[in-house]
Amino acid sequence: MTDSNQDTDATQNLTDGFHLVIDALKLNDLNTMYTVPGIPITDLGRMAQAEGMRVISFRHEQHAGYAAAIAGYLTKKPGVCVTVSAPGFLNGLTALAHATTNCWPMILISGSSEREIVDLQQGDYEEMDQLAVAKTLCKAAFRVLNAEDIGVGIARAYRAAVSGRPGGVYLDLPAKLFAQVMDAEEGAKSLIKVVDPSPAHIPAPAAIDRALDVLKCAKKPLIILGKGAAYAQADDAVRSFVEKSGSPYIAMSMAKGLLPDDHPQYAGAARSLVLKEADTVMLIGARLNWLLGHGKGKQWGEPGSKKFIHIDIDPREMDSNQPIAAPLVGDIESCLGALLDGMGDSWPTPPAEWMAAIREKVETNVARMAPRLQNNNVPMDFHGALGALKAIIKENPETILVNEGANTLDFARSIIDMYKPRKRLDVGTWGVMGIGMGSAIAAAVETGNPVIAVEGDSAFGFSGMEIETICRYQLPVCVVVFNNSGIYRGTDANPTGGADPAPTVFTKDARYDWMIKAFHGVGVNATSPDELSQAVKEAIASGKPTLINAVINPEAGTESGRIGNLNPQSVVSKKK
Ligand code: ADP
Ligand code: TZD
Ligand code: MG
Repeated sequence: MTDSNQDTDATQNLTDGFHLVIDALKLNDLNTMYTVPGIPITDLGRMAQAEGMRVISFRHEQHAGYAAAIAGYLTKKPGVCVTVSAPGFLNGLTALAHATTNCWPMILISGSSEREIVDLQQGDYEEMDQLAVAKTLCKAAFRVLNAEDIGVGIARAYRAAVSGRPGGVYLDLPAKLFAQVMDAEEGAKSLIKVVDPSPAHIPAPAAIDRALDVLKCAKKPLIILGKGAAYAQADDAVRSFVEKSGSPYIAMSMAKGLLPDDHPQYAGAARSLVLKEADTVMLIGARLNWLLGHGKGKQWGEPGSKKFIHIDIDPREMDSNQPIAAPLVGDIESCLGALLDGMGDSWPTPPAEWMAAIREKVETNVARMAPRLQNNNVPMDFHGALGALKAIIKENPETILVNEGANTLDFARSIIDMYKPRKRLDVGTWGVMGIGMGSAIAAAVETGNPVIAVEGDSAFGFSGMEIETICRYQLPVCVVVFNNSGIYRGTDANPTGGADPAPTVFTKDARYDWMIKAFHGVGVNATSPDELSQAVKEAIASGKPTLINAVINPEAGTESGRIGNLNPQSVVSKKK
């Protein structure tokens, strides 16, 4: 290794840190970079594009990061986000923590200032000890100081991101590294193509037998599919296992569509009944976290009335919230394959009474909902607007649905059926607002499929500027803003009677569709379900970047959507 300012033999073939980073990524089929340019990584983006990488340049690092996180979820390879130092790094860090929380592989690469200045706190440009900050918020963090270690750095980051329980990895690359020069041949030899980055985790035979024993004794079994099962891309094994077991199942939000939501065993519309009544619950790539009420409380029926079987790649997940009678540690494909083998040809179907009770509940609930979804009210309510979108997803099952908001999220999740795996992308484990445009961009870039982003007006605001990115790259994304003029509702008033609006209320009669016109996209104002339906159909047919301002009745929503119970209550006053 030599410094760039040292004399070098003009006949020698040289490479440098910039090219080694790009070559190491490409060698490992990491061909897309989500980024915001600036010192010291501006040339990295330029050179990456010149070397044939897809470089998607955002308006804010958080959305580049959310794009990388969802790219990791969709592809089982780490999504790569590249940022500048301190503030750019911090903007990307939210997404890295989000990826880690959701168990998705991602690598955040940030340029950093010079170590000798940062460590003496002498006030460098964008000074920050980024490695120390990142460490507590991701699965692993590395720094590379020498060009000949870039190959190792990328290989370690890749393996750490995808092996075992996937997560986010931080890679710190100080500015000086990019300009370091070394012999090109030596450089090429220093790179590592990782072999089998995410090795199979084969479950123990005794654990398989135990799980089958528990399942066989179930009178009222229930399977819960989580987004870990969707991530695993073991779609055939999941389907075969669910069908062979004959058990009813429900799907967590992002696992919807792993089997089609109109599958006869799907109990989504009888969720309350199955959670309460089941005697045996099998979790497949789903955690018993807040999204499942920690496996306890009224919705789970009598305390201690259930036995749990839990498939997860992380042994530490077992017993995290409830005692697990049959822990099954391994990757989903290996576990389900072994279970299927062990079930033989004559696995007993669950008692007919259990299945009939669920079927009846599903049919009653679906029939009760149907007329509400047909309404053509003006202004629209959530049911009328989502009824229109439900029909469009049914006709276009390859479409990827991005979804965030409160009411806009909760209603869409239960109303819109999904038919294919990994087609629903949403706020994930944290319930974070702001994933919308980053997720939509990555979904379009990684799959080429049409994308519909159904966004609360507040949720959209977190990443709204990225519609320029969508227009610039001409992505087939249709954003539908559910404009109810506020957070949850648009009707709150300032209790003092003062001029400031209430904190949950936004500009009345706002026209989000005008925003996209500034970037030559298609903007439509839709006041009825019919208008909404027509505009979305046109967007899908044309593939043109589109933003539809869907005018929703400001009175239609409820506080915090379906999770209002999580709000702390003041004992002093709660003004209605
Ligand atoms: P949901 O929010 O849909 O309930 P979670 O994110 O809570 O899903 O759970 C996903 C789980 O899946 C995590 O505990 C993670 O360790 C696990 N997981 C991820 N990939 C695999 C895999 N290939 N095999 C087994 N478990 C996996
Ligand atoms: N900030 C972040 C990063 N994540 C959050 N979840 C919130 C704030 C709090 N929050 C919610 O949990 S939902 C929501 C916020 C601000 C917006 C709800 O309003 P909306 O949806 O317009 O998106 P509806 O349809 O009006 O309910
Ligand atoms: Mg709203």
